[in-house]
Amino acid sequence: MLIRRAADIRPSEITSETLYWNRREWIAAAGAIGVAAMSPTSLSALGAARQQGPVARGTPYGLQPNDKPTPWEDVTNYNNFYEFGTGKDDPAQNAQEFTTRPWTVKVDGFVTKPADYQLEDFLKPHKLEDRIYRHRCVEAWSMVIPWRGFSLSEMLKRAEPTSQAKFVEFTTLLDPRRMPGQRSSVLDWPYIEGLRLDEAMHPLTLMVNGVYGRDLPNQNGAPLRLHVPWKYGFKSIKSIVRIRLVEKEPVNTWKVSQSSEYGFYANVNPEVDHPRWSQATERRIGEFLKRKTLMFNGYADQVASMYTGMDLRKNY
Ligand SMILES: Nc1nc2c(c(=O)[nH]1)N[C@H]1C(S)=C(S)[C@@H](COP(=O)(O)O)O[C@H]1N2
Ligand SMILES: [Mo]
Repeated sequence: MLIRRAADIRPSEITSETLYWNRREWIAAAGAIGVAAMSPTSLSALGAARQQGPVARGTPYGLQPNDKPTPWEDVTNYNNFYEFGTGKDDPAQNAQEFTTRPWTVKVDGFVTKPADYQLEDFLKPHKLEDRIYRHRCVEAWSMVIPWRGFSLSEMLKRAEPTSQAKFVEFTTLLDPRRMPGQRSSVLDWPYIEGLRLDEAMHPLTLMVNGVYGRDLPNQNGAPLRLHVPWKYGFKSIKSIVRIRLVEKEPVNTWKVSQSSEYGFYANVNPEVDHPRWSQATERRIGEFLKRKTLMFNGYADQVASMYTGMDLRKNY
């Protein structure tokens, strides 16, 4: 593999696959019903029938030829969000009453422009994009998800990290009255995650406020969550209320809970097994046969250079 420094890769290269998905959808749809009959309406009707929900749209990032968006039904009913229960279908059930307005986001720590934002003001400067990303859970299942959001780097640049800022720490809302799972001690609340500053600044790191072109459903982390596509899903923290620039590596929740099983880096790595199961393969939700897990979840060309010189067995 040709490894280049992240700084040498222009964002335009990362989006060079633009329209790939649309074109492939078009070809598949045309094959099914005949090009003569094609109209935008028949195309979206076809998609809707197949997916039982909104049609995926967006720029594909790092997708493989056999990747297609995971149906809306699965994306919104098979969730990990322990604040609303530990079962996969608990969040869809238990998060319905969760209110996400008003919502404030604190940006603080080593920045020259700390602020407490109302959600709307936090989002306002940013142009939202639809991006289709692969998503790999540490539990060896995966999905392909059309998120809506913007690069976290854009937001961080506005806050102006100082030279002391080396990591970014993210915190989920703590409110056991509104998040029933927090009444149990299954995890240390609030849920905390962290990234090294270069990881946080990487153009693929997405601040997410929507999925399938709609505002995030509560079970997917409304109103604001992260998605870091080359890392196991637990790094992609939901319902964020605080973004803090810090000097030391943040103490992330899953590492606190089981440090022998979940590290700080959590890069998708088929060569490093979880102590209780292999990470070499994964089950794509909605499929029967297992797939091979790809290094950095298929984003190695874009992100591997951030880890050169690191022992990825130690830094798991
Ligand atoms: N606050 C919070 N964020 C969280 C979790 C959680 O339990 N609480 N689960 C994580 C895990 S393990 C995964 S796989 C993803 C799941 O995101 P999804 O349900 O939108 O697919 O969210 C991550 N973010
Ligand atoms: Mo996960």
